[in-house]
Parts: sequence; structure tokens; C-alpha cells
Amino acid sequence: MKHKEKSRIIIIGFWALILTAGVLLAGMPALTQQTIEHQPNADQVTVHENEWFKGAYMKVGITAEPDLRAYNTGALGTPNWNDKISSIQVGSNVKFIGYADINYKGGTLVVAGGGSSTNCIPKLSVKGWDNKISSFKVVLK
Ligand SMILES: [Ca+2]
Repeated sequence: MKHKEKSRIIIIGFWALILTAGVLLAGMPALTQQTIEHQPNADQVTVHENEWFKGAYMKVGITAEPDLRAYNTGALGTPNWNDKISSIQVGSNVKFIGYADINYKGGTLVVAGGGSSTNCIPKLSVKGWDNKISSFKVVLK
């Protein structure tokens, strides 16, 4: 390969890299903004109706919620929060315990906050818990 061709390929590669980085960065603000918008503080948990922290959400502190049928998501037709949670953000000081049934019965899903940061679980489906939580507790870690 001639030296000139080689440097042309390097230049094309460089611009392809810049373009890729630009596209990735352009796609980021929406997600980051959404995440920060509903982000819990260290002592809180935010639960979301949809994956990736979208849809209706509830931000709670230390609490025990025995029956999610008691809470309305605010969507049309007044659906309640029972079997609706699809993603969660857990503050660094707390631990989220989700239960499959009301009154803290059935299987449990435990998610602790990160060491010094919020633990974000964008898809509870990965843990087999999409739209399954019927009661939950938020306790100190
Ligand atoms: Ca859901």
C-alpha cells in the first residue's frame, strides 16, 4: 500500500470514529435527563411503570406499602400500581424489597442501593420481575 493511500484510510477512519461518537452522544441526553429527573436521593426509591424509567413513576422514602392496588398510576382508566412496576432506581442508603403478592407475601425481589450511588435497574424483566410486584418495603441498607 502506498503511503498516501494509507494516510487517507486513517483519515476516513478518524472521521468515522468522530461521527459514531457524535451519534452516541446525541442519543444520550434524553435518557440521562429522564433518569436524573426521577432520580431518588440516597434515602429514596423511584419505581417506574415502564422499562428504562419511563411512564408513570412514584418516588418514595423509607416505607412499607402492603397493597399497591391502593395507588393510582394516573393513567387513563385509573389503573393501579399492582403488577405494574417495570424498572426501579434505588438510593445508596436503602434497600428495596418487592413482593409478588399483597401484604408482603409470595416471592421477594431484593435490590440494594449502590455503594455510593443509585442502583438503576432499567429492566426488571431481566430478573423475571416485570409487572409482578404487588407490595414493597423500602428499608435502610
Ligand atoms: Ca409495567
